Amino acid sequence: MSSTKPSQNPEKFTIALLWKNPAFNNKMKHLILSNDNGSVKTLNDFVVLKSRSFRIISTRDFCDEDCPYPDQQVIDLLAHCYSGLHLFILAIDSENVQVEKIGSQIRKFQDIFGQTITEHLVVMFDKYMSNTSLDQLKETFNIELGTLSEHLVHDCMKWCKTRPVFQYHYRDYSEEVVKRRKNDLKWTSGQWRGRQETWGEESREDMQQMNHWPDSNCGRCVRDFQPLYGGGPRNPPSHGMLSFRDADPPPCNHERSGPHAASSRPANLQSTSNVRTETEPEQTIGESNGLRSGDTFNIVLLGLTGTGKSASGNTILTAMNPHLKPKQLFESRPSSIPITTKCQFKTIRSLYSRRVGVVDTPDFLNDEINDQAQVEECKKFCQPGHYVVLLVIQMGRFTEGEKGMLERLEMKLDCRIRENTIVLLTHGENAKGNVQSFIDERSHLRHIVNECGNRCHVFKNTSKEPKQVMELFKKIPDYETIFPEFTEKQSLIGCRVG
Ligand SMILES: Nc1nc2c(ncn2[C@@H]2O[C@H](COP(=O)(O)OP(=O)(O)OP(=O)(O)O)[C@@H](O)[C@H]2O)c(=O)[nH]1
Ligand SMILES: [Mg+2]
Repeated sequence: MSSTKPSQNPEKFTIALLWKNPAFNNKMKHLILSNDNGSVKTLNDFVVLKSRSFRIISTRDFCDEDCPYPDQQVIDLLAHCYSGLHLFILAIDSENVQVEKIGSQIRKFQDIFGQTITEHLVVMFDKYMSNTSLDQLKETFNIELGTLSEHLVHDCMKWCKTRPVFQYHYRDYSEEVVKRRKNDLKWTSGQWRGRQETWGEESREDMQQMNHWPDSNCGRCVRDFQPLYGGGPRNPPSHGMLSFRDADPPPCNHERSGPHAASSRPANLQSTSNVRTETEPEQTIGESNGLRSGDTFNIVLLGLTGTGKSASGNTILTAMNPHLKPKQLFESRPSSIPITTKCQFKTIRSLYSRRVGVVDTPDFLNDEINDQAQVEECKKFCQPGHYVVLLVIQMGRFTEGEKGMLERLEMKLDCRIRENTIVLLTHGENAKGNVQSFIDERSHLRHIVNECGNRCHVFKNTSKEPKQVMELFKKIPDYETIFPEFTEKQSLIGCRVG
């Protein structure tokens, strides 16, 4: 955003949408896109929705006390809106209409963006609200109040057309930092351009379903695409406001890096449509050949003791080859002491034209079995663009130990993994009702899932149903590049060795 330049794209209005409840965001997307076709792209904690008339930058409200890195969120928002911003919409769902709270939120916005922000602010409710306190609020701040309705596109158009581009005066966040972040995001989104969703009939149906969270697998996470911070012009910012990023562990980057790492594939990949899946005999780390050659895509299981890391590894291996003998699987059993104390690696030789490895690990956060050598071994399997982490958490047993687990694991590994992580909830057969509400009700779990780009999956390790594994594969960031022969119609059953 510039304090002098007008919008570079005046025919498209830019709107920043801030929400507490993701359902509001979904409704808004649905209403805008069903009336004004477009596309949706997810980038870190932001959803960028482009329709014929609007560019909507949607993110959770950073005034929310649960927002872990508000400064980073603000800078990212400014960066996303750098070409000019017309309107801020603060989404308030009907359960959270507390006028005082809304008032203090508006004051916080004024602190962050300056007093004049209110001229560009619409407080929007999910249903029609009218009471004297709201009228007072409107008067005090001279803001617009709105309601989500089928006239949303028309209303937004009216609000945008009657306002000049918002002038942000760089005070708390320098323009340099915002520009650098913009370039960073531009690079990242360029990398993922191919993954942008186009909004057709099918997507619209998906969105309707998304509002109801129909399946146990936070199903639409597959639509969230996160960058692998594997290299490229990431430009760690030097500005103090970005101290979190400055302090971030570096991305795992042992041998490969650079902007093409995520999609790089060796020329010697088998290109056979007759995909073979096979599990080699057990190999402990260090013995496996070809490991560091970069052609293996690794699924790395991390998590606390007893949560089901090994069992989940076995579910994946068995889905590929149901004939495996117990000794070809990871040891998994109920126990009061840790069972897995060393990293173990098993390969599925070729899956959708890609050699795949499953890496089981000990609980790296357990001080009793703390072995840095094992951590170092694990890191060798985390080459940018060649791995996904499954962060295993047992449903119904989210303990104190899991608080801050993602950050602690990143510290331990000395590398940033969240962009490559899917949260894997085990014991899915115990899931009563809606998994999304299970997550939403637990702020620490919600934080982890959010930080992992909302990628989340549920396993029932008691089930041999391979569909749960196929659905998991579809949530791997950039899975279509990693598994070029993976198609919707293909099932793992069809890929098994006969
Ligand atoms: N019912 C049910 N049991 C599960 C599930 N996942 C794991 N378990 C059981 O939980 C117990 C512990 O699972 P493991 O896979 O050994 O756990 P781990 O995380 O590898 O534990 P360590 O190796 O000690 O770190 C085993 O008895 C598993 O069979 C699940 O989805 N449902
Ligand atoms: Mg284990």
